[in-house]
Formats: sequence, C-alpha cells, structure tokens
Amino acid sequence: VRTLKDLDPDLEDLFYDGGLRASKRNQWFFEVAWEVANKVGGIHTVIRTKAAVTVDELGDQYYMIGPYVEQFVRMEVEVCEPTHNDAMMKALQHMRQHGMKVVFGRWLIEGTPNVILFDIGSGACKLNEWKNELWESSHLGIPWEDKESNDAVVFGYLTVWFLSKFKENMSPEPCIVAHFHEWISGVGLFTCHTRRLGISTIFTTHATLLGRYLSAGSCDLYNNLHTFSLDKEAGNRGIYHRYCIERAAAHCADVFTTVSEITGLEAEHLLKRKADLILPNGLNVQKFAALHEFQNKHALAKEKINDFIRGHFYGHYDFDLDKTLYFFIAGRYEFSNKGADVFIEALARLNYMLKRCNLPPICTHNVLNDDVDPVLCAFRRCQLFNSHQDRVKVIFHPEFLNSTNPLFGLDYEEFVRGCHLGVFPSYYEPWGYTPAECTVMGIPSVTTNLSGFGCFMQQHIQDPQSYGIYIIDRHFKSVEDSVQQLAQCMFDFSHLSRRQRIIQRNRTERLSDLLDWKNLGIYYHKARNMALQRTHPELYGNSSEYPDGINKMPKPQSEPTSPSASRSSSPPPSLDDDEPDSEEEKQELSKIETETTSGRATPVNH
Ligand code: G6P
Ligand code: 1S3
Repeated sequence: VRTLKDLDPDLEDLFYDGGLRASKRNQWFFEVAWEVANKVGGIHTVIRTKAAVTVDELGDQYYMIGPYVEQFVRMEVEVCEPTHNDAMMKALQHMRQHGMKVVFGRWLIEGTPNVILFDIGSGACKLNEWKNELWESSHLGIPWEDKESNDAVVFGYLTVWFLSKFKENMSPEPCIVAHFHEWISGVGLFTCHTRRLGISTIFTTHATLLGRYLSAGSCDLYNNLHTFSLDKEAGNRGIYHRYCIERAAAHCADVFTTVSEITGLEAEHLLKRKADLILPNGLNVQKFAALHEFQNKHALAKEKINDFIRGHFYGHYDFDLDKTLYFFIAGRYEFSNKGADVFIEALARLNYMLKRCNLPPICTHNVLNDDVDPVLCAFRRCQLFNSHQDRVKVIFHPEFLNSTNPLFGLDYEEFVRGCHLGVFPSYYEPWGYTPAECTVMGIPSVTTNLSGFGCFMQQHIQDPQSYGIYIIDRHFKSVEDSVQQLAQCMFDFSHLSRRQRIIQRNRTERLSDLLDWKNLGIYYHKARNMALQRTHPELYGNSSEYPDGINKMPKPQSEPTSPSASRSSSPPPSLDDDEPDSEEEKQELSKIETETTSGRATPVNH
C-alpha cells in the first residue's frame, strides 16, 4: 500500500498541515452524525476511528456535530468553549439565549476533535413549528408517535440553525462543507437545501432503510433490486416518512456517497441516485514494533479463553484444548442479516464432517423466552447440543464482552485476538467492521461477496483466501450452497497445521495497511473537494492540485508475485506439531513467509 510519504515525503506535510491550507482559504468542515460522541453501532466506529486523520488534515477548521448524551459526555468529552472562534461563540450564544442546550468540547479520543452537541430535549418545544416547515417546504409528514423521526427533525433543525448562524457571523463569507451521515441526519441536509443556505453538502448512506428491511424478510434483495415498488414497500413497513427523508437527503446532496460498491448498487435502485463516490471504512491501525508481538498476544488471549472453556465444560471436559480451534461470530443481533443462520447451519455440517469417531450448557446466560430465541432455536434444530461425541461445541454469550465480566474477563479485542477464525457470513452488510477488525489483529476471517468489506478485499487482493480472508458466495448461490461452502471452508481451516496457521496470521496482519484510515481517509478528502468544486466552480472548478494526485495514494502497489503461488511452499497439513518454540523461530517463520510472498499483500488494480 502506498502512503503519501511513498509518493513524496513533502506531500505528506503539505496534506496533513493541521488545517493551515483550509484556514487560509476560509474553509470550514462539519461532520454531522447521530453517532458522534454517542455509541450506537458501526457509524460510531467510522466517526471515532477516522477522527485523528481528519484532524491532522483540517485541524480547527473541522467540527463534529452530534446529539448530547449525558453519560457519554461525562465519560469522553472535555467540555469547553470555542474561545478561539468568535463566529462560533456567537452562534452558540444565540441558540442558548433561545433556550437551546448546546455543548461544545473536545472529544477525548485520538485526534481530540472539536464537537458540538445538541440536547434534543431542549429543542422539543419547537418540534411542531419545525414539522410544519417540513410539511410546507416538502410535504413530508412525520407521525407523532415515531420518536426516532421526531428526534431526527429536532436534530436536523438544530444543526441548520447553528450552521446558518455561524455562517451569518463570519466575514468574509466562508466556504462551508457539511457532511451528513445516514437518514437520521438527513433533515438537516435537505433543510440546508430548501432554505438555500449556500452550504456545500455531502450525504453518506451506511445502509439504506429499505435494503435493511427487505433483506431481513426472506426476499432475495440483490437479485431483485430493480423490481421493488419502493413507495409501497416502505409504506407496508410503516417507514414511508423515514424513507422520504433518506431519499430527499440523497437527492439534495451536492455529493452523494456510500460505504461500498454493493451499497452503491443498492442505493442506485432503492434511492434512485447513483453514488458519486465510494468511501470505504477504515480503522485506526496499531502497529507493533516486532512482528511476533501480535502472535504472542494471540497465545496469551487464547489461554484466557481456554480458562473459560475449562470452567464452562467442567465435568464434560473431554477434549484436548491444545487441539481446539475457536471460531466466533459477533455483532448486532440481526439473525439472518448478519448470517448467524448460515453459520449455525454450517457448524452442524462441520460437526458431521468432523465426527469419526452430559451435555454442558450452550448458553452462558438465562435467555428470556428461550423457546423463541433465534440462535437457541437454530442450535436445537441443528442438534448442536455439546454432546460427548460432538466435535463442534457451541457457546452463546448474549451480552457485550468486557474485561470486568466475571465469566470471560476479556474485552472484545482480546477475545478476538485469542480466537482462530472470525465467521461473518452476512447477507446484508454494507461494510462490516467485524472481519476488518479481525484483519488488523492478524486473525483470519470469513466474509461474503454481499458485504462491502468482502467485495473490497476481493477487488484489491489477488487470492484473498491465502491471506486468511475467506469469501463465501451469498450473491449467486442458494442458501444451501452457501452453507455447504462455509462448512467446507471451516473444515479445510481445521486441517491447517499450527505452523500454517501462524504463517497465515502473519499474512492476514500484513493486509492491515489496506484498511488504515491513513490511506482510506483520502476518499473523504475527495468527497469534500468534490462538494466544493460543484458549489464553487469559480473558486475550485479547475483546481488540479493535490486531490487528483493524492487520490491514487491508497491504491496498493501492483506486484507480480501472487500469494497463491506461495501456498505450495507452506508445509503440508500432516505436520501438526510443528510449532515454533522460540522467538527466533517465530521471527524466522515470518521471514520465510515474507520472502515467499515478496512482502506486502499483492493487490490487483485499485
Ligand atoms: C502464536 C504464538 C505461538 C503459539 C501459536 C499458537 O503464534 O506466538 O507460540 O504456538 O500462537 O497458534 P494456534 O493457531 O495453535 O493458536
Ligand atoms: C452499518 O451498521 P450496521 O451493522 O447496521 O454501518 C456500518 C458502518 O459503515 C457498516 O460497517 C455496517 O455494515 C452497516 O450495518
């Protein structure tokens, strides 16, 4: 993967100038999302992990806007005032004088970005007035009982109120770019448009509302994208007004983006606008000085999981932990969208394939209504009961992991490091952070050709499988065939020798540059630039500086050697006890591996 430094060492300093260039041009950037300083799901991960590179590029020209969530602010935000910025101070004061609670501060994460947080409750008194304006301007009616949509209206109007006051107080007139994420911030975007505020806007959809609903039913979403009667489908599900907000935001935006090609395709059909750009999700990659370090972490974390397993299977502990592999799935409880159904079905087959040759509990918690719980029902249907002869044992832990939990005593990251394979056979997954997180920790994973991450890896790496990225076909195969493919894939994985697993983890970890915001952040830069060019052609229309050159930066280098060619150089699976026992030997293994694959991941054109 080429970085800015590889292109030109000076370019990096120019690009990451802490906002110097933007400040000279009087450019101001706002990123608006419900998950700013508010942990809900994947969008929070995007915003949080991207903060450092954005602050490096834009410094105090960059502000995040989100809702005020008291318990989160107490833990992670240093409340202060933007004393360095008169126009912003005035905008905040103005809103406060009108009874709005607005908190300014530094979010205490890497990059410490500026945040502006609106207390939605304080804006509720204006809900009817704003809903009225929405109706007058666009005939969009919000049912009174839909709390989330009401919040979206208040959040949107508070955002617009702030942005317009900020702009008014600035002289000379600034260039403002506001980047809105997901339908819930969409009211703000299209109100900027209907009020003609002269703000350049970007909209990113991380998942379309209809796509999520349709795929959670049993329809074959991706092979029927062009066939849906959109208004009717949205109406049938009681989300017509939300759908209208999303579609209006997508159409009013100066630049419309999604997180992956597959969601781009979905949006083109379900929102009727083709994405101008794809903004792939990155991570804040932490590199260890020595390659063996993450391997050691794997061994240490695995030992902790072993401890849990000894306890959990107490009295039935009749298997060899040294020959045990840990496969896991984790994520939002969307049973079929996230592919838990396919995973369990494939585990049952794996169990059958591995048998050649009382019943400890399956679940760590007492589940309410366990007779209808989808995971437990699937275990029962597939007869995965942890019986003596079962080679596949299953454990369901229906709670977030954290290090203070008395059962596991591991946080999620440590747990992942201790496992051997993450299995995420999602059906609906616009991006999918779970396999990406595995990758940067050097843990192989299973993903699908319907997940943004899976498609991205397929596009950028030749033979992803030899790097420990297993891509299951859920697009063109039947469920039955996908289950069989996954079962076979786990079966093959379980036949790798320890030495092969170590080599594969080295390879997997080497992909992490591909997912680093230091390289992917450039797409956000490109979106901001495109918005400025479209709204201010007189200023930026013919600009040919960094963006075009830099945009090629995250494209990985093309190298002739394919890792597939090195596969045969891996030791044969029959060597099962070929463990490297010293640090020297582990380094040596890494070295051998490096030589056989000529260093980095072998990318295809990007
Ligand atoms: C890491 C450690 C090795 C250990 C190995 C176990 O590589 O550094 O000391 O032998 O993990 O690998 P496994 O795939 O069997 O958990
Ligand atoms: C969405 O969150 P989700 O798990 O509901 O946004 C994430 C961030 O872009 C993405 O990774 C995920 O696939 C989407 O589904």
